[in-house]
Amino acid sequence: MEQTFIILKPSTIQRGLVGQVIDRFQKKGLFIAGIKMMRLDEKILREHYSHLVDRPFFPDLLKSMMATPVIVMCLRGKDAVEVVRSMTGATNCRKAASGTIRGDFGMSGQENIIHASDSVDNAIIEINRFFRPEEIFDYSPLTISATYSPDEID
Ligand code: IDP
Ligand code: MG
Repeated sequence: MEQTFIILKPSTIQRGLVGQVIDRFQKKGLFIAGIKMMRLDEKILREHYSHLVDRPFFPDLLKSMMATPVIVMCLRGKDAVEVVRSMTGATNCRKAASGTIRGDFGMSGQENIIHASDSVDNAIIEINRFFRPEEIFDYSPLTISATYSPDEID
């Protein structure tokens, strides 16, 4: 099944929202394939946010992403990348729709609760960037047959 990559950002750790954000993914039916706490450094952030290094807010973004350790996750599910992006909402929390994670939990464009991979290709790159292969677990939860119809499980 498809996998996607999530970062619970430092503001989420600081504000005590970790449990509530993870709860949403679990209630939706996504399975946790990998999860750990880590500190991000400038090197990994320059790779991860390479599309933004020339933007004026990049130094602030770096500082913000290194303010505390983060929690990184690999979530597994059918169409996981698209499902999680739609649960995440628009980049700016003030513009994100109510019902989305950013729309419900944030007020900022930068301090916007989570990162979520934006394509299947990027999800693969990001999972490999932040996890070692042995940190991603292949298992079949008992709830899988209640979560999907047989033809949806590959
Ligand atoms: P995304 O997280 O919705 O995919 P990206 O454009 O990839 O959005 O930006 C990555 C992160 O950079 C955002 O989640 C946000 O934290 C930060 N960011 C993006 N645009 C701005 C901005 O205009 N001001 C401040 N921070 C920004
Ligand atoms: Mg992005």
